[in-house]
Amino acid sequence: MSLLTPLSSTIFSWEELLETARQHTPARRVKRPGQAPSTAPIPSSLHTLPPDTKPPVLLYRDSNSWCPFCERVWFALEEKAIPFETEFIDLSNKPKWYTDLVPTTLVPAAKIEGQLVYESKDILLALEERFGETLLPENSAEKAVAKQWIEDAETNGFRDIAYKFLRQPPEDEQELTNLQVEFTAKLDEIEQNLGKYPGPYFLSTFSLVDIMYSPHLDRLAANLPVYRGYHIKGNPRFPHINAWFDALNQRPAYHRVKSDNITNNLLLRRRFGIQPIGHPLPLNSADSEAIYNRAEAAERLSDNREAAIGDILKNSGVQGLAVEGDISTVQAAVDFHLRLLANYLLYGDGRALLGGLTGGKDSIDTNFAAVGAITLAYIRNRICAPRDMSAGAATALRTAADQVLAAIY
Ligand SMILES: N[C@@H](CCC(=O)N[C@@H](CS)C(=O)NCC(=O)O)C(=O)O
Repeated sequence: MSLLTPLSSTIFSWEELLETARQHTPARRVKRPGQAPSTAPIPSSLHTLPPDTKPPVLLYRDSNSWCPFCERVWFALEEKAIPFETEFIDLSNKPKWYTDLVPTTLVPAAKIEGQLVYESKDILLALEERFGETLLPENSAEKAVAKQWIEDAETNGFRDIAYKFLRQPPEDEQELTNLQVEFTAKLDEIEQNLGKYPGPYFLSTFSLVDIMYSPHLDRLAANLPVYRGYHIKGNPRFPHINAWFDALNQRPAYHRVKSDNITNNLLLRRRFGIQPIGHPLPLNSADSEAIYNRAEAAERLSDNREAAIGDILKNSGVQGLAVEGDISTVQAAVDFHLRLLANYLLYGDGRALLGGLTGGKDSIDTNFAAVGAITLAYIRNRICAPRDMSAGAATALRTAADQVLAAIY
């Protein structure tokens, strides 16, 4: 089922929307009023801790949840069901206590039962040592290969070549071609390694080797088609890599920690100024239609509406539409369109709602519609997965925003 039925021509209150959304998704976050990020995920195993017990792991990670190295550690913590707490570090303004604490000053770092560990690979290995080797093969020969491949993932130059290729200005066509050839050779090595053991993973079971590669390969698979016209997913040269992505996609922990394609693509342009040469990848329709994703997006929007509205008023440019400095009408229109979006996510009937509430397209209040258009376009690109919601929910929200936006004028 993709939508709740029956289709409704009522627009529900925020409280009603929140209640309905929560009936259809177990996803919850904690609110962090006035802080960045404004919400934080709740580790799936936190409920297993006895009351008033501190989690055994404290993870220091980036406040935007973009860092692929932090994703490795989060992925392992979720796979191993280790309860943990998170301290977010603003990488653009790292606190002195953090740079004093961690010699590299980088994220991630972790305190494992009070002991500081840094460097993602070392944190992963320390978690295995302390919490059971569930992400290493039992067979000792295979374990030795695992250890070697974990080291290789750091030293084989794959990441360096990949990001050189991604950042190479396209004007120098010869250099771009060379880098593409070099990068393809690195992917060929990964493809071959994935074929060495039975099953879709690097080794015969899911392991730290998969975790070492997944955040980077995931980002590259999203970025390269748009920024370099180079496809990993769907490329017949890499059948094992594609089967590996499919297998990762079956893992609930991966869905909690991964980003969505749009987050990955916008990040490259905004943070690194790299210009896309192709169109954005299409939004995944299966993710957009799944009711649990739509419900999670509606839940996030309803529960965190104050922060969302505050952000839109401050940063989207919508204030320019205030008549004689009266922001209250603009605020009400922002609120309304976000509520419409949440309603649409749950009930799928944005068009009818808009028509009904504005008296049809002929009598549209253009100022109200303009605020709505800005609100929806802004929130569509502003949300960031997994910082604000899961990748699946973010995809559902972006699709819904496009659809409601298409009905405005
Ligand atoms: N080798 C490190 C790399 C960590 C890393 O590069 N972290 C970046 C974020 S993705 C960082 O902390 N950047 C902040 C800075 O460079 O000051 C690891 O595996 O943990």
